[in-house]
Amino acid sequence: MLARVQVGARLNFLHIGRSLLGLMLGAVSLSGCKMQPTEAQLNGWREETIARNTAALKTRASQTKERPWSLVIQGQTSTGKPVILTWEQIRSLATTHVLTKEPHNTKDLSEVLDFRGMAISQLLDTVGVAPNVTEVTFVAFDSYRSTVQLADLKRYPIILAIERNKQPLPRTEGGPIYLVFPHTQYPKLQTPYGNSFWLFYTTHMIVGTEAVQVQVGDRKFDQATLDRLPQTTMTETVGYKIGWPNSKVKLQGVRVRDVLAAAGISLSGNNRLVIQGKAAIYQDQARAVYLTAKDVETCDILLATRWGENLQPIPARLGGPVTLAFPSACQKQTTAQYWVTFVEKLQVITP
Ligand SMILES: Nc1nc2c(c(=O)[nH]1)N[C@H]1C(S)=C(S)[C@@H](COP(=O)(O)O)O[C@H]1N2
Ligand SMILES: [Mo]
Repeated sequence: MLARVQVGARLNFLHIGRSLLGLMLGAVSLSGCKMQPTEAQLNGWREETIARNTAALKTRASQTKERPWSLVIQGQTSTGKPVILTWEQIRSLATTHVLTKEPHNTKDLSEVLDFRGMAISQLLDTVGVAPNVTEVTFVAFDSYRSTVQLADLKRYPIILAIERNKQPLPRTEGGPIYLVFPHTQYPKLQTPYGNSFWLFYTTHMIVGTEAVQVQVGDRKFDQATLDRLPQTTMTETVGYKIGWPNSKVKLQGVRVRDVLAAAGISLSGNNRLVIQGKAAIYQDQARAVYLTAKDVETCDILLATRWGENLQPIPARLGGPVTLAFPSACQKQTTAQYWVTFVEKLQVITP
């Protein structure tokens, strides 16, 4: 059975593996039985996905009303290859009910609501978790993120909900996919996972942290390739929010200028360099983060991959493995002073 890739928020995510409908359903009904697709199957599916995405992009303009949602599962899974669940698959996997109060309930905080969604423990069983992974990070359409301990996801029915009291979750209330914690049944989850962890409009589930991979033009850079370029450090108050220290933080990486040169790209005239983060919001033309030739020439804007005194890799919990960083010396000069997390792609456009 061929699953369709939805014309959705992440059309531009061309490197996503095909969804594994059979695998997902199999794992749910057989519980615990881990079937794995072969490498050849995965490659075939990815190619199909790319072809379909390309076709879908063409019809996107006419599809402005409905926005079918999908969920990308990626990071340190058994295969390390991203899996995309279509809305149809999500609906059929959403069989777990959680009866709980909701910290965002604007009417009555004591009201117990019936949420229906996908049990994250089941999703994890299906995709597999690499050894040493301790946390899972969820990313939303608006680039907000929420990180949950793996042990808690395995132990408690924490779900990606699509319905509340039998009604689909409206976009204005965190839908269509909303991260819900069983606060009422397990009150001890209330402290570690308060309000701010209930992620609205979830689009990605990242197991552990992804490997460094940035596409620049038609080149791909991994950590080893980036490490061959001149390394720069800066110590700044970061603009990423969520989980970063408020005090100045050391970041290390390569200058955008040097990465462009390594990719054989020269930014000139009114060309713009679009910085594509994982969140769908960056694909909205009006909200895209871009740099001009002048920004890149006059400012040591960094693609950071390490942080802190020990220059550790940047974990998904902090929006890593690759983030965009601005030295304070030139923050005001740059067109876009947005500290992008989960940087995946730098792309030149001519407006
Ligand atoms: N996708 C997304 N989810 C999110 C947020 C957000 O900005 N985007 N804010 C979080 C924070 S900090 C809080 S306090 C609550 C805000 O919920 P409220 O708007 O109902 O007060 O949602 C959480 N989930
Ligand atoms: Mo908040």
